[in-house]
Amino acid sequence: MRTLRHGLPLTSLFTGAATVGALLLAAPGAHAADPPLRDLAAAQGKVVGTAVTSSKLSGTYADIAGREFNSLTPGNAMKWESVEPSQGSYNWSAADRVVDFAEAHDQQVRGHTLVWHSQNPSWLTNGNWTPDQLRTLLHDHIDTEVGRYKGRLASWDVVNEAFNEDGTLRSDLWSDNLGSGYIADALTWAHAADPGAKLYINDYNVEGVNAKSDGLYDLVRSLKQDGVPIDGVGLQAHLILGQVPSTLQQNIQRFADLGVDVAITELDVRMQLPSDSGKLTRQAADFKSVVSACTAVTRCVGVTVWGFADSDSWIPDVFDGYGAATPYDGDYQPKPAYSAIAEALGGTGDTGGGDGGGDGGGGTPPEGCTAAYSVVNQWNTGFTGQVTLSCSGASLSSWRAHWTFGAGQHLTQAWNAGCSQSGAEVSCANASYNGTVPDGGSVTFGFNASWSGSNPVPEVTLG
Ligand code: 9MR
Repeated sequence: MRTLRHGLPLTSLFTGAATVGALLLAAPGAHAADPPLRDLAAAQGKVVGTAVTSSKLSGTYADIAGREFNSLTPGNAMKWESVEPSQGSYNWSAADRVVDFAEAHDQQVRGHTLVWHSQNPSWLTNGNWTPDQLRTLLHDHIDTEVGRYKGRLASWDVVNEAFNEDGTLRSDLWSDNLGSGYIADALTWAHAADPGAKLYINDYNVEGVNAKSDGLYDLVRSLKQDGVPIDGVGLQAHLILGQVPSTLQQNIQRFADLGVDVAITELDVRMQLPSDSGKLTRQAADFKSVVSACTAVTRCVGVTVWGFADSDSWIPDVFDGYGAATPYDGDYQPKPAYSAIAEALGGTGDTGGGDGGGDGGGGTPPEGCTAAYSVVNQWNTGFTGQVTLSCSGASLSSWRAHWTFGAGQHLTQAWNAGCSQSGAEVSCANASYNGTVPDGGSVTFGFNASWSGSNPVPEVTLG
């Protein structure tokens, strides 16, 4: 039998524990042991991001986007056809929504993308421009868009997909009319418009060492030599199940050694449908090896997934018969790939949803041990809270904390404790590894919950 240090048997103090909150949390993304991915990533000094669809930023989609990621990339909202559908007429609403959401959730934004061969408005691609006119249009575009978000974006994918598979420069609107110098010009103009943003060149099929990444490498080296403001290289990483390039980490490292940052910018791992547990396990291993390759290299700043849920992925629209490429399924349930990302970021990979932890009882709080509740981060629909148990002149070998959510708040996730909510009553018990609160020591656990209207701080009782 476990006892409190001051000698009383646990059962005499903690009675009736099982009557409160019998329902274990099984909310989407409930994880008893690991904190959200963004906290794991932050502890490693890395970013974990997702592409988002601006129009979907509400409800469960928004909850997960805000809770799990510390960086957002607008999937489409900042592309030229989105922001300037007809010449001189701008529409920033979708892009603004992503940036506002990110700021409300203490997230970075990766701007995507300024110069690309695709998703340009037809007035631009169909225009019969002289090179000088086109240059002016591009300069104005960069100046306007980067300038609009000056100081608010962490980084920009300035130039996207400039290379052919053989490492030569792609023939497109830009290179055909402006020559290869458009890349240096675009970076220089973007830097002038927001000197604080990290400027990237971004491409696909450049994850391993190959002819295409060699071409990109040579370009980045010469841009650096010429003093062009380039800060980073984006490896998109649209991968196929079981085909993570074996040279991924080596490739990240060689770019880092040029003196630029590297980001995995659009990670997904597609598989032939239907998915099954074997494929999902394989996919988890693939996600883990990509994230691990990034965490292994200091200048790899982080990993962004191209949509966090299978229902928000471009894959099924483009690759017939393929899908299931992201870490959450179409019902916003975490897949094995989610746990794999958590593990690669230093977590246990325990997604909870079952036994949430210890079995401390209810009853009288032990003298000398107290609980302090605080809201550490709050956004329009949710918040992150934490409870710190501290003991002085006493100690605990297991614990349970209770409170009442008085304003309709609802727990969605907890870490470092097993929590449950029944009605307004919340009950959290220690995890297997943090039942002990020593004399003079403390233990903290955290949780996410929804709120609306008001979010008063409840009183927490121990025992
Ligand atoms: O995710 C984007 C999808 O919604 C668009 O239909 C598609 C159009 O090309 O672009 C997708 O994002 C692309 C990204 O901007 C650049 N790299 C490849 C991505 C997948 O196509």
